[in-house]
Amino acid sequence: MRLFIVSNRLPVTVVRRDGGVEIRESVGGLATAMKSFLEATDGGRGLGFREVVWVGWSGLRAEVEGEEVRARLRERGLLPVPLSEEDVSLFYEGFCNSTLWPLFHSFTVYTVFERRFWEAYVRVQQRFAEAVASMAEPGDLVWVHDYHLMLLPAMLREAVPDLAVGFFLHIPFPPPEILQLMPPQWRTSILEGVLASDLVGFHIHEYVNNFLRSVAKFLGYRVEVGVVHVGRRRVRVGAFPIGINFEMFHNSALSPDVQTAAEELRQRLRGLKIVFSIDRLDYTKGVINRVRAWERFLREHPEWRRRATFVLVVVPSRTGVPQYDAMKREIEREVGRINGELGEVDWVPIIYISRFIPTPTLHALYNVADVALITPLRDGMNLVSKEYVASRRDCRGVLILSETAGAAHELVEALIVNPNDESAMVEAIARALSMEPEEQCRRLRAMQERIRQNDVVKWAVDFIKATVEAYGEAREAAAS
Ligand code: GDG
Repeated sequence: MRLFIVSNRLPVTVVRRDGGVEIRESVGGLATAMKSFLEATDGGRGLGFREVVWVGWSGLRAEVEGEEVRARLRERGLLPVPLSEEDVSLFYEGFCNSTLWPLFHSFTVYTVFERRFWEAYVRVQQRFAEAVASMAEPGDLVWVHDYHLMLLPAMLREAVPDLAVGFFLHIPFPPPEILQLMPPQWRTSILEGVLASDLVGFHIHEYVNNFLRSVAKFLGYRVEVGVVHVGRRRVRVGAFPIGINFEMFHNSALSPDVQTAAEELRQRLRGLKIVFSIDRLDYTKGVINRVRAWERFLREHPEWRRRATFVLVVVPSRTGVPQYDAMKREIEREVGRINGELGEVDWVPIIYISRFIPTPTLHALYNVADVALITPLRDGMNLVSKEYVASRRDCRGVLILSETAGAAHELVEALIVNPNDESAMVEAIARALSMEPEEQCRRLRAMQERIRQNDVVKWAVDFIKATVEAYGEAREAAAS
């Protein structure tokens, strides 16, 4: 059988340059996760797949993509789904990022309900279904990823008989009280869309429960622990917390590139304790709350001024969307104000970097940061927190983590805070900066063991095996 991985974006970035085309591997979370999985399973063959095909958007507008690019992608096992300028605006920026993203993160006031967005959401997924159907055969396994494609499992059932389908959501699934804000026809289609899968996966039990409660409330289906009864069909629903490539991060301190970058950082920031965070620019990541907590910490604990600095990396994302541009300006205003009010000629309170940083630099920062301040307002999982912990081969460093990140369910030895509780954040920073090395190590070791055991390969293999199992059960039930 073949394995189809379907996600909004293909794991590459296509760049047009000097009349030619360059196809670069992207370093996004899902692309990296799947790469580790494919390496560990000999391109899926270790699990019995004869071929792996990735279906998704190349990132280029259909108007400029061209047959040459499509052919080159197909050579690499990538099946492109073309999106036009209008699709990008109504489907991607519209329903995906202005409706589902804010609503599912419980940012209800940012949520836009717009019929044209919904229509594009349906239309674009039909195109994804056609692309998969052009290659898939009965018995193949299709793994559908994320909120961009919640109608796809149902469309695939219509298009190709007898596929094994697994759906995984990378962001939170909200409680039914939040989902109820969405027009009934849309939320019904979304729930039914996902339920056409053999297996539906989320990061943590809380999202599983939210989903099951929504299914019971809005569709009236009978739900049990981990199962939804859709007529005679049984759909499995479970928690599959995504992991990272533990060994890669744990060995990063041994790489000469990373060592050089870390040494340089230490030299430049000589003597200063380093507090660090990195996020994509997004309101869910709580950057402003964090910056204000850092300011308050420095005001309430002046003894730490000139002894610690905050390296704040915010990677541009969704540029051109007014809300994101406004947020960027607000962060810049606050950082500028704080540095102006508290900074000295030879010390800045916040070192602010607003661009994508090369991987060796990121690894070096993980390796030198005394404290990682990872305080999203809401986050499906949060991989950065796991990457920081895994990187600390020296068994030093303290993780401060929001209770509202999925990762907090596993990383219980972190200093857990509520990101809206500024004084709790201030206390946690003070505690982290003064924590004894033995306590740092004890906490890190416990978390490292868990991250090592539950790495990204295990996540993918567990999910695929559970899909195959659920598919087998469904076939048996249908035959009986
Ligand atoms: C979604 C969910 C869930 C970031 N900046 C740079 C860089 N990164 C890498 C990090 C990490 C990844 O990107 C970000 O992953 P997160 O999990 O933190 O956040 P989202 O992008 O929002 O991901 C999230 C995830 O899906 C997986 O299911 O955990 O909750 O929102 O790997 O290292 N890498 C480099 N330079 C950067 O500037 N090299």
